Amino acid sequence: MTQWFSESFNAEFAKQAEALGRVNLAVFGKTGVGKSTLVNAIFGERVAATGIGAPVTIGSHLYLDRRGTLGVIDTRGLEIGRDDDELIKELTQAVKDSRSKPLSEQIHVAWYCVRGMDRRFEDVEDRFIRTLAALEIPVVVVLTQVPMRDGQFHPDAVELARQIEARDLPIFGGRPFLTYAMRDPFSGQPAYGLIDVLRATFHLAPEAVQAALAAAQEIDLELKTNQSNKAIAAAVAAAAAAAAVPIPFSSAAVLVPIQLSMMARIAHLHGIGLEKSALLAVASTSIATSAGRAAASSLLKFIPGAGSVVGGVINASVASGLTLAMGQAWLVVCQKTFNKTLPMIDGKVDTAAVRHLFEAELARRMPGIRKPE
Ligand SMILES: Nc1nc2c(ncn2[C@@H]2O[C@H](COP(=O)(O)OP(=O)(O)O)[C@@H](O)[C@H]2O)c(=O)[nH]1
Ligand SMILES: [Mg+2]
Repeated sequence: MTQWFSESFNAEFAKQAEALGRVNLAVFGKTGVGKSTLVNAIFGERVAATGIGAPVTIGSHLYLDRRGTLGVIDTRGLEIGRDDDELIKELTQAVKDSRSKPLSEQIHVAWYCVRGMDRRFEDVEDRFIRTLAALEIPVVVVLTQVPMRDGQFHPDAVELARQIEARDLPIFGGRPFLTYAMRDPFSGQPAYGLIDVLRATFHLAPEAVQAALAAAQEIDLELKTNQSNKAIAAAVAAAAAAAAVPIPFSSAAVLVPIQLSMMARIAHLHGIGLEKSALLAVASTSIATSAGRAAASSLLKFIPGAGSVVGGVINASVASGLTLAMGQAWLVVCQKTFNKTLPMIDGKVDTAAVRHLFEAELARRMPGIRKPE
């Protein structure tokens, strides 16, 4: 890989990690209801490369566990129904302290979890949820471990949901979400309901951290695609602006940072780490086969036939058209990486096949570009 490329890509990758920030989710509910199982089912157990380490204490019993674009706040050693006053006091203090901090340090959404088969929802839980709402933390109530058969929820959980709904709590949708987070190998009960909880959370999260949430979760490709399309649209607009005064194809270097940051952001959104992203970017744009500083002038040079399509001059419409096609082709590469459907050889990415895929996707969108053999 040429030096300039790895340096530029590293820099854009770090910038995009910073730009995505972090969504912070607080997870409450009694011990053993299935909070950790739910978090892991939606976000995976993958610990991202950034910000790992021991959880940070944000109150003597409140912990922030950072996993890249996700922060999970949870309580240890305090139990709802036993230490409510202490818990409410600590939480209130933590929220007040966070008000003077940047958005990425605040609690954005809370899940309150109740085991669906517990048959009771206590007044202390009611009070705790109202406290969260009073602190302006939006709340999603989740009933966990709810068995389902032939499209019917277990009647006990339905009854519990009805009781909770009757309390008129300040919660998303006014009612709990019924879920089963992890397939039970004995009964064969499959997981369900997770995407609905995720989408509610996405809806409640401040817009500035929605991309972080889309990146952190591992169950909804559509959320990643939507955010990727936003990144592509932004890059397309930036490319058009950069080429408002037409530039010669040979000096299209101004487009490089725009396209690299677009590619880095889409990679982050799909949870692809730096090393793999760089490998895929090199394979896709054929940079590996060329050498020297000339590469810095344009990524497009490495795409066979691109020069002839643009006729030597890049104007706004060519710049935006090429950036759009590159973004969409790269999105396909990232989606396949996420889905684990990328061509592999002996457990390693088949870089020749990746290049072929990228070029074919590009050619579909820019018919003038030479199709790969
Ligand atoms: N099969 C299955 N087991 C679950 C589910 N949710 C929780 N459990 C089990 O219930 C136990 C407690 O879950 P955990 O997530 O640790 O609860 P927490 O204390 O609320 O974090 C664990 O043994 C989990 O494996 C689920 O959706 N399906
Ligand atoms: Mg736990």
